[in-house]
Amino acid sequence: MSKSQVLFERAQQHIPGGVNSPVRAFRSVGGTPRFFERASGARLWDVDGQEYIDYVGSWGPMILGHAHPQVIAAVQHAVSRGLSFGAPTEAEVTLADLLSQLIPGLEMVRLTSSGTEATMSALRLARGYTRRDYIVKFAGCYHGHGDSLLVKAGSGALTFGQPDSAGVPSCLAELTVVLDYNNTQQLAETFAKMGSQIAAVIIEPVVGNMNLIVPTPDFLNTLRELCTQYGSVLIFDEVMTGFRVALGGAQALYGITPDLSTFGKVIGGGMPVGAFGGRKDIMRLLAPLGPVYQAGTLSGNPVAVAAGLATLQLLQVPGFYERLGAATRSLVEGLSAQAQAHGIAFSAQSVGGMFGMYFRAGVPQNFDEVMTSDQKMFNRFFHGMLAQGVYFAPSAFEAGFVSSAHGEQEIALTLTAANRVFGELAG
Ligand code: KE4
Repeated sequence: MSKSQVLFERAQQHIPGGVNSPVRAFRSVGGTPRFFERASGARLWDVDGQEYIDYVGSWGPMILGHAHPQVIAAVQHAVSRGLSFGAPTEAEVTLADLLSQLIPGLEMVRLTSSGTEATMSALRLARGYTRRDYIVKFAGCYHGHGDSLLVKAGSGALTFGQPDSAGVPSCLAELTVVLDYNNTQQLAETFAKMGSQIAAVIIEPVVGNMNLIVPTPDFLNTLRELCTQYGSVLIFDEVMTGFRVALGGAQALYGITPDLSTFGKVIGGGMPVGAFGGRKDIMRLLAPLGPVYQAGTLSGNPVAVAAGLATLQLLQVPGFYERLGAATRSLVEGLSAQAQAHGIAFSAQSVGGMFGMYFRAGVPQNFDEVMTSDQKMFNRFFHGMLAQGVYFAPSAFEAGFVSSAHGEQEIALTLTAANRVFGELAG
């Protein structure tokens, strides 16, 4: 047995499923999750000493690659001065100032310790601001595990949501309307029917949780117009896209300013940092200023903030996103060319430093189309690449991530491995 197998068996004694987050358990792809013991740059090493080129990047945060020397130094400096005070520090003020500078719509911002806290807090704030109860989300979008967001579409004409997890009360799920991503007509019809009751719409402006899905040009613009027309709060969930698809996030890429935005992942540089913020007139309702309560023992933690600040400083280097985008494009173009050469039904696309690959001809535009991908082929591809020392997300329905540490050598090694695996799949 490998050390990962031994550890996985041991882990399942006291940790549900042996993991602290479900997607890590390899349930979607089968097999034993790899237990890692160290990482550097674009590479990971598991407990059996196997080296991998990493395209998960801790699900997005490691945009500079692992263990970047300047981030490590910033964390070491912060750690030497104490781990947590539960009181204000200058560093979190500097981070708030920097986020507001880099994201123009972010007039005010509150730090949390995860993306889930950020999205659930933004929804509570939007409900408090509008005094309305209904929210809208889109099938296939994931916004963390807040109760109001673990909701699936109602059946048939029933637009009110149903729980998508045990433990979510139906009476709460019914307040979440679930629509189809990129369905502009359905969105307009829903607002015409109940727009004055909608507190907020929360959306991944580029989706990374049903694999990668990009918005059609009119979809986000129509959404912005309808939220403005009906006084609903537009929330861009940029936990994944923030500082990943562009320095100013998807809102900069598409030129649309939401009313509130949520962040996570990259802004912590691998440490636990989330954030939500936006219009000052909305944020002013937050405690201790206003009646909407929100809090967190480790919110703005000085060590986590130090990692985030060091990361955000390095992202502002001229040409950073041009290089990151070029490396990601070269990966997806190479994969597509090789799959085609082997006659495999495959497509891929990228936005900035995130990418999607689909075992279907043509990139999907919504949840239903994503579901037509050949999941069995993906699982065979995933394990074939893992055996070749390339670590993709262990699910056909997740996006992948490239870092600035992925150079020509890493991309070339990945494409050489992929050529071999596509050959096996075609064989
Ligand atoms: P966290 O609570 O995991 O920090 O953030 C939740 C969240 C919110 N919004 C978006 C758009 C997200 O992608 C996420 C979390 N993303 C997943 C990856 N699909 C995290 C991985 C995991 O759940 O272990």
